[in-house]
Amino acid sequence: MTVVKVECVRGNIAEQRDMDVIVNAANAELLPGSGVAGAIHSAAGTGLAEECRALAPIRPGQAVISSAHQLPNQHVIHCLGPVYGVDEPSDRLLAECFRNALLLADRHELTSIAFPAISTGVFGYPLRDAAEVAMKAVVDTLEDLNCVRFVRFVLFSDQDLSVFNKALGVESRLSGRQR
Ligand code: AR6
Repeated sequence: MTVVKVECVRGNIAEQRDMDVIVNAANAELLPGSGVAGAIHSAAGTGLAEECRALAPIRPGQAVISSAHQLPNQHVIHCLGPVYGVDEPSDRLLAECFRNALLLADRHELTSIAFPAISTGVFGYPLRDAAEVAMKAVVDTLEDLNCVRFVRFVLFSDQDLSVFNKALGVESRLSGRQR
């Protein structure tokens, strides 16, 4: 059995130097925006938005890949999370973001990937629910991965970090019991 490490850290998604690919909590047009998208685009430089023009628009749950420009990573994967209460079923669409991003990274033979808490900012997804959906989606996708060996969730505050760590603990216990 291949082992994939999953961890949660507090930090800035645009400063994950040791990861092959970082994930953007994008808007449909893949424009700079605020929050995660703002941090990623400002660190990457204007070349990222130029490249993204040809990849947009994307739909909720979809993931597309670009190069990372001035970021210290190889690639950026852009996911459009669901707007909570608008894009339904939001739990399935959010899970698809994580699954599609992992499969896309794997197809590009990338070994490490860092995710932000997609949809939990401007898009209003309750953090606790989002953490459960994210962890389950990652754990459910692990068996389909050949290259990805390291998954990191990057949370912006200690409070958000503890919610994600708790969800990771619960999901690890559940998936361990199913084996
Ligand atoms: N690093 C890690 N996490 C961050 C960072 C950062 N630099 N900045 C914010 N967060 P959001 P969404 C956290 O709003 O809800 C944008 O305008 C933040 O605290 O970035 O998917 C886009 O253009 C929150 O927990 O993404 C879209 O229009 C989480 O990351 C829209 O917002 C996600 O917050 C996407 O909204």
